[in-house]
Amino acid sequence: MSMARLSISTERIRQQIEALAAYIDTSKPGWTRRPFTPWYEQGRLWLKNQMQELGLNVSQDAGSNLIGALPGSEAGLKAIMVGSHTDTVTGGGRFDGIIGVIAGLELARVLKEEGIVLRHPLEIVDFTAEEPSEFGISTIGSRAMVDNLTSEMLLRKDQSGLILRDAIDQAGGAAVEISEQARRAGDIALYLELHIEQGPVLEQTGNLLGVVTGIVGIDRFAVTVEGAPNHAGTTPMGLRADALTGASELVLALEEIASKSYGEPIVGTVGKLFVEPNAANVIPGRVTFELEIRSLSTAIVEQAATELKKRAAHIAARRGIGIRLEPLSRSEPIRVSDTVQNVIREACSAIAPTLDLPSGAGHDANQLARIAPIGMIFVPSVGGRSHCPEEWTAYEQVASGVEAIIQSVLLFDQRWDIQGGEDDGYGTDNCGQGDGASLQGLATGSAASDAGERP
Ligand code: HGY
Ligand code: MN
Ligand code: MN
Repeated sequence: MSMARLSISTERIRQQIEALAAYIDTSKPGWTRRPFTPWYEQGRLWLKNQMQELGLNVSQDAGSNLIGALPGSEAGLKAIMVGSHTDTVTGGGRFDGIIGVIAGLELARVLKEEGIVLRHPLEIVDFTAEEPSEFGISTIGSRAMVDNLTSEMLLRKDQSGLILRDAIDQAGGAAVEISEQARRAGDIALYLELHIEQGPVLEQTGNLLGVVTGIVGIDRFAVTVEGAPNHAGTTPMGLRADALTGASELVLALEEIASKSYGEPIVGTVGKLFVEPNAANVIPGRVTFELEIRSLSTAIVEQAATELKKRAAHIAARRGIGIRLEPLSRSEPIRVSDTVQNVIREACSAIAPTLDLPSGAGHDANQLARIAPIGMIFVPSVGGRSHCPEEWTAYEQVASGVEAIIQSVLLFDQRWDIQGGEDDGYGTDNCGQGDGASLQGLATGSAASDAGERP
């Protein structure tokens, strides 16, 4: 049965993206809307109004995630969730996260305009603070939703002394209720996210839609390098305990370690670094920075981290400095289940040239995968650029991605019962036996008939 195409308004998508892009901190480069800032709250107010105009029941959960919900027509079915994030990195672009939330609005609009009521409840979510925050943690809202924010994390402070727990409350959440309100395995039938690829593969292969096969895991560390501040003019080179040259050697060691081949791709980055006292004529006494290692394999991330810690010890001993690596956060790598990939691929292939590919970026889907089957759809990034003002995707291509995720939701909803199961202990590969319980009968199109396809 061929899929009836949907007419998605590219012009409306352009207007929505540009409307949200107006709420930015103009003192920063690019389209900067950091979480827990006035610009972020203004953008969320705009989003709340959009959700209300579309007839969604709007609320914020304990983690301060903004949720627009619609009831389903059949009792007993768990919600299909579509979401992403509207916060950006500093100096970011207009598409990362944003198109996933706007796709949710478009889905609600199509349902309203076509008079469609899904069998499953629907939740459109703007997850709070997906990007690495001033608290040293990313995916804050989606971590909270799946009870993966530890009490230690909630007590972390940003540079102003604000405690994360209080930032969540000020953003409309209720941090003390996070665990109680958290969603558990089986509470959500399926989580789907539309996102820009943030890499060059779709563009270089001439594809317009990506079926995400897996998402990297990310280990982040806070590194402190302690040297001895001293006079830059009177201290001979051989008598220095320079924290910055020591830190620099460790940063280059990370680059060297991450440039080796391990069987799976791996990347290592230091993007945030502070020098103290940060004066031209003082030998740096302390350097603090955040370091991240990513791969589709946890074992490879751990192997690289172990090697880096050894190198840190050698650098510290040779230079007479102190080097401390403290774990900041971990997100597990995810493999998307074949069941989910097949349905998404069926929807995408009917719309535009489609390619299977993994995600080198982390997403809120990494957290939702702890309790539910997840799927993601990518649209191309021009030049593979993202996390910069040059981030761009043609609005027509965003519209194709919006149609693809809407068609995917319709396929999942129409074809099979998706009922929440007991705590299925969703593994990080999202292919655990949980699929059997929560995607009951949801099989590939071809196998559907003997798996109890609905009439
Ligand atoms: O950093 C990431 O991978 C994502 O863009 N937050
Ligand atoms: Mn990002
Ligand atoms: Mn993102």
